[in-house]
Formats: sequence, structure tokens, C-alpha cells
Amino acid sequence: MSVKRDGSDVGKEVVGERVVELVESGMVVGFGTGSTVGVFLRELAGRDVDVVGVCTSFDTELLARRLGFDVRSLSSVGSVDLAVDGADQVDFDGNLIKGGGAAHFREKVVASFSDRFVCIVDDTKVDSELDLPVPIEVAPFALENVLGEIGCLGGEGVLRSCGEKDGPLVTDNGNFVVDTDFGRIQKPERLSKEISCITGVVEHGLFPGMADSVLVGSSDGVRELR
Ligand code: ABF
Repeated sequence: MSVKRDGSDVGKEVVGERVVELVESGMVVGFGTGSTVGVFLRELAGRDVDVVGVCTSFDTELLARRLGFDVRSLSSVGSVDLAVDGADQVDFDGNLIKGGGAAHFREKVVASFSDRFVCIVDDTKVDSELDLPVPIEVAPFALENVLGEIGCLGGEGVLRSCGEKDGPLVTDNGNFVVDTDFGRIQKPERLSKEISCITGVVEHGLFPGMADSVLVGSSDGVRELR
């Protein structure tokens, strides 16, 4: 099950470069995950702007350190001035599906402890309604029970496998990911609460109304969705 779309490179480039303009020296910046954020980080590294970076995945941390950023833990900084992150799908109201990179737990934590959360996507990610599978991070101990509860919500869950070798993918937090097809999601906030109420769910990839702004890049430039 493909849970991520290959976006337009032009869109990723222009939006990743534009969002750098929101960063000021002295800021604590939350670094999300994915290739669009990668454009942002490479562009930011080339600017004369001193920031502290809080990373949301091991992959992002490797890239940030390689680019020379001062990387700190969220606990050591307390709060974040600006979080910048990508998404797998965005609806016209700015609700997000994230988690194609299996980093949505830490991404949601950083986004929720940030003064401002800006989502950057290319225009292939924007649809009238969310309909991609929702990644649900599940404690392995509770997997079968959670799968049953997901079914009761009308979802069809598929345990995400680890590409390189057999067996399920294990997140940076030691949990599994169940990619769950709920069809067209007309009430993302309601579904988000229903999934969060399932005991054994660590976090999920629905980010209803969490982004303070969504910047969309395309060959025509960058527009703000909200
Ligand atoms: C990350 O951004 C994930 O939540 C999501 O899967 C990814 C999008 O990746 P890309 O920018 O490469 O399309 O935050």
C-alpha cells in the first residue's frame, strides 16, 4: 500500500526555499521529516541565520548535523518557536495526513509544543478531501486488539512492513505502524479523536487544524492554503 505520493520536485524546491524567510536568528526551529523539509534544511544551512534545531526523526537528525546545525532535544529547549514539516496529503481546510515516513508521533509532539507550525507541501499533495490511509502508531503489545478497534471504526488496517528485510517496520519509538484506509475522511477532527481514544494507539497521522499555515509550492510559485 503506497502511503506517500511522489510530489513535484519544482513545488518542493520553491516552497522549501520560501519557508526559510520565516526563520530568524536565535529561533528554536522544529525540523520535520521528508524531502520537502530536506530542501528547507539545505537552504537554511546556506543562510547566515543561527538557530537551534529540534529534530523529529533519526534521519532528519543525521541530515541536520551533517549540515552543521546545533541540534538539541525537545526536553532541553522546552518549547519551539517555529516548526516546519511536510505532509502526505492536505485538504482545502488545511487538515493534514502525515506519517508516510513513520515519524508522525515526534512530528505531532514538536508541532503541538511550537508557537507556530508551518506545513510545506508541493501542489500534488492538495485534495478537496483527505482519502489516503492514516498511519497509526501502535504499541506492539496491543496490536491485535487495536486492529479490532480500528475495524469497528470502519478502517481497514495494514501493518507496515520494513522494506529492507522481513517483518514489520519499527518506528524510532519502538512501535509498529498500521496504515489504515478509512476512505474519504469528511470529518477529520472527529476521526482523529476516535482513533486517539483507542487504548494501545501511541499516535496517528491525522493533524486536523494543527497547522497555523500551509504553504503550497508549484511551478507557479508559492501560495498559502490557510
Ligand atoms: C513528513 O513529511 C511525513 O509526515 C510525510 O510523510 C512527509 C512528506 O514527505 P515529502 O516531503 O518527502 O513528500 O513530515
